Amino acid sequence: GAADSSPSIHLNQLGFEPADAKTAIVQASGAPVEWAVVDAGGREVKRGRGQPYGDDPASGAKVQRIDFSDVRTAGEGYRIVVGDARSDPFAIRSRLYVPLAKDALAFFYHQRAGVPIEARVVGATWARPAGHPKEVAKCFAGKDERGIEWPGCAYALDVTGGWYDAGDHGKYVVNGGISLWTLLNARERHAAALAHARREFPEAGNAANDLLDEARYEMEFLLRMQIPDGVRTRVPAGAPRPARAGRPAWEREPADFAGIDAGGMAHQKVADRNWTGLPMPPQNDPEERLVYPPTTAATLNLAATAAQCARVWRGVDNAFAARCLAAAERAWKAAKRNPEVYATNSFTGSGGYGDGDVSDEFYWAAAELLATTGSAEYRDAVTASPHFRAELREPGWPSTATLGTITLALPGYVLPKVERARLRAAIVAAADRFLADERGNGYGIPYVASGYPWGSNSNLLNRAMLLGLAHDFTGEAKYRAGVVAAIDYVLGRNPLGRSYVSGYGARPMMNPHHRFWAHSLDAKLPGPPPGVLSGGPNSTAMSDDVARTMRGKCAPQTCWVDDIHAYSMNEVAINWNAPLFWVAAWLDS
Ligand code: 9MR
Repeated sequence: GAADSSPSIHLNQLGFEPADAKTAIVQASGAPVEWAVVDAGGREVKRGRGQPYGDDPASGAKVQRIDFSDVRTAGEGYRIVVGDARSDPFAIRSRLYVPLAKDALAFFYHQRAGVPIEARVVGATWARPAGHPKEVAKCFAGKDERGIEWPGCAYALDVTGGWYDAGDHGKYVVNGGISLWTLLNARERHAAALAHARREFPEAGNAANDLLDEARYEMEFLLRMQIPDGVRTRVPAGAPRPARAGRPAWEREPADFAGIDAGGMAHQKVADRNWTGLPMPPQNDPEERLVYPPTTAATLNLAATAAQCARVWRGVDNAFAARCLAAAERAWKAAKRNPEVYATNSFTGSGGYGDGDVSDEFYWAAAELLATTGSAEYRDAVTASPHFRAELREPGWPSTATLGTITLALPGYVLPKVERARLRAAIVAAADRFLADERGNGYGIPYVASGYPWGSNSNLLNRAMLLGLAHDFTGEAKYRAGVVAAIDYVLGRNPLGRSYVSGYGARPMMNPHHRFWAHSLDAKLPGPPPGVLSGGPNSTAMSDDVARTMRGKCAPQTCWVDDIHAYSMNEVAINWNAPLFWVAAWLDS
């Protein structure tokens, strides 16, 4: 209750591993506060003084830092005490992140389309019938939101399966790509990732571990999104248009259509013709399902992940690996033939994932194909790309170059040692910049932005991934401390004092924007299962009705509310849970 713990002391509500950095933040102005750490019996185990940060624009508060890293004795029910205020209880425990890694991966099973979600796997609360069990979809044909007529195509594709993207029922190749890559990268980095955390998945008992089973479910879907050979289709033509106020950089007028040889390209998405309301369990979706035009970005997402698939399944299932490699090479050729086919946002039942710069997707796909095949064509494409030498930023769905660099920096692949060392140094340099950002905000997280973007929690966790890799490469403790700072924030060390992960911590997110986990709208439906990440504070694109009322009134880290209607702040998504999984698995490895 409120009297029992004060929301003004903020820390990771799950706790800390014994040897890790331990930080709490207290909102307090003036002189350094006196703090104490007490154990479950109320005994003081450590005391000290806060380190004032001063004004913090990110949180809008005056804060002080509490560092109790040298409290290392395992135990439950510790608290921080400052005057009359007490923090939420927390644990000091080894193997702290195992359940989180396991649940963060289970999210993807929950999001599966095309198969029932089984009670024996997830429990009766979250079981549901299959959504969209047989999805043989025609192409969108007709007028888009702007009244522009799209030609459609002459075939229907069986695109059953894969993961629903988020709280909606769209399945997007662009966002599927980074999400799948992130799961598979966890495995490539550490072959045993999650081998210890088996669930009784439907595929249980096969040779692969659950991570591979789950990843394959999406890979098979992405392969289905590839256009058969010999197909011509019409897509918007013309050079990309420059960004202009009021118009996203990727948006262009598709008035002018050109016929292209689309064989090998991937459709951007399969989705509902019109947005559905909430709640809407997927099996009840009344909307027509359509595939939307192919894009260069989707095609390169397919090329990249299918090339990665060919490596990962080599020796596990060689036939599947060969199928992936053939699809990847076909996609690469198709993208080279059609390098400027961009997505448009102008359809009425799904998100856009439109991206006006696909140079990074070209680099990423070439890097994955190079790592898999060693071929000169891909080596040339990699080394000629400006992304090969550019400063790295945290990856995101429209910004995938870093994924290619990470792959080329892993051991075993084809670059000369000096080149690999240079890429590793670039990753470490990015990690150093993220650590420097900790000084730029009161809560001490390795992320600074004047405005927090849609899905900001994923920006932070994708930075944590790079920090984790920097630790792998250097062994330096400061990088692990940076990963811990990021997970701390997500689990409660933030100015709202909320854990953004369902089921974890004293004040977890409970009402994500989701069409099935809609308990707040229909008591017969469940809330979210444990291990689901909210997108997090969004101070830049506050586009839902809840967020609109908060515009201009919240500091960036506080532009968030636990409301099912707040889709621009509190949705869940596969590309956000993927780095949560990566980071939780990394923390345990
Ligand atoms: O994550 C996406 C974010 O970067 C964009 O700014 C936003 C608006 O275009 O869309 C987000 O992606 C959503 C997608 O379009 C549809 N499914 C839900 C996704 C998460 O909100």
